Amino acid sequence: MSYVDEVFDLVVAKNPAQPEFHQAVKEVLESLRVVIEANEEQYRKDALLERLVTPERQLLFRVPWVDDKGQVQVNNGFRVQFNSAIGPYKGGLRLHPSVNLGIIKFLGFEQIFKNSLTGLPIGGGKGGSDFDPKGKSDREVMAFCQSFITELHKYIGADTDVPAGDIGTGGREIGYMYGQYKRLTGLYEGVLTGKGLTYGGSLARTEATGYGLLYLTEEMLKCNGKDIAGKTVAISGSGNVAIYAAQKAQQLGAKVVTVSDSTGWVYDPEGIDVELLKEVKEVKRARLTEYAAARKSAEYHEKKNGEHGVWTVKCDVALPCATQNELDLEDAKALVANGCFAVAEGANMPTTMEATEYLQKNGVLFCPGKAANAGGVATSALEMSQNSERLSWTFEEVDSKLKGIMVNIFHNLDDAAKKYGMAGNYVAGANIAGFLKVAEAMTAQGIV
Ligand code: NDP
Ligand code: 2IT
Repeated sequence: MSYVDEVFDLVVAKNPAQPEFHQAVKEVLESLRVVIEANEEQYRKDALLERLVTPERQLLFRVPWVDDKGQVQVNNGFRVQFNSAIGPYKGGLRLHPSVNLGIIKFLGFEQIFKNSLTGLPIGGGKGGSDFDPKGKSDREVMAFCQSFITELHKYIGADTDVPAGDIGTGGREIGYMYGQYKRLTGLYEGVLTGKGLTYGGSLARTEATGYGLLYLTEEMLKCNGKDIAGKTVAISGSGNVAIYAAQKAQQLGAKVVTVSDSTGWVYDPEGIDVELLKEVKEVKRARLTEYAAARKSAEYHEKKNGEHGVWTVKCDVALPCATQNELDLEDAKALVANGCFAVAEGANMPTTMEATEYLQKNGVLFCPGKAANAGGVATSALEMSQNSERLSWTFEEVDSKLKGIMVNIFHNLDDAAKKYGMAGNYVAGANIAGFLKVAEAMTAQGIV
């Protein structure tokens, strides 16, 4: 049996009931087959792949907090410190009721390669909790965040592990966590990114993932003889990534006609009103029904079981920006049938493997999340740099660095795909380019 297949079987056997982690590992290992086969003897002897798929450290902890009725609630807390070969662990904290260890491991594993692709010195990690911030008062969110950090603060630090936002964790949560970290440790340091601008945050971090997604998409289209201007774009999600992806798409001359949340989706043929969307989602923390109620041109559709409405709309470019496995084979077929020619993942692993293969086979340009959404973590690394030098850069400075990083990422994966005989396969290109740097660093550092 080939080394790749052996290691994949081992991952399934050793990590039962973690389907998302298996899926992420499978996609990466499949892409690496040609690289691994060329170095099989050395990698096998060093157990390089076994070490790559095994987190350096996994923290699981209890998070007790008191709700507004005086009732004690208990959540599970997670931090997976996956790989520190190229820098301190770096990756977000997801707060969502679906969070479990397998989901955090899939995200942490993806983060290793994504962070490597940014070209910046950051290792891979991820964390979170099954806490649901929806419907909670500010005081309840603060109580949860303080309890979460009271345990996690022992294991993180500006030079060891630097968490950030992800689903359910935005500026409010990062603020409460930062305050509690500072109180417990007495340190005013860049231990978290996505901070507010008055206490060490970076300009353009809020916008970075969505903007970066469009910078990369623009470059991918350009290199394939196409232009984003004038195109119709379907976006899923209506959170941090989706909002700023929509904003930048419109700045680049495209028309964004959809957004969604976990209960429904909006079709707005006149183009999404981003200011209204921000008001509904960022300020009121309300449902998309409020967007539709305030906008004549918008149709609201309730999400029925198993349906992912936005992908049935005619579009040129699709940007899934909500969550994992939200774009399946049926959706891919609908996109292709409607003439969609490019998909770039704003979310982490939003496209199933079958859907990815179908899109690629049908000539759709497909850029995986670990490259397309790397602008968020890249700008987090720029926030770390600013914190280290105790300076703040202008919006334009950060934004232009972000753009440079995204253009560079696209060319790195394009080149890697060509070099290994898979021109145009950006999934393989991203996995190979991300892996090679980490593998070289791991090898240089010996058996650790
Ligand atoms: P937010 O919490 O700001 O928004 C998430 C959006 O996705 C919401 O509209 C939410 O709807 C929807 N959503 C979440 N879970 C589900 C679900 N299970 N089913 C359907 N819809 C869902 O998160 P972000 O925008 O930050 O994150 C979106 C994706 O982008 C995630 O995959 C994340 O890992 C990834 N990402 C985020 C980065 C960042 O910097 N924030 C960086 C790189 C990747 P509702 O409000 O109804 O829950
Ligand atoms: O998935 C991701 O890259 C993020 N949620 C952002 C991580 C970060 O450290 O900014």
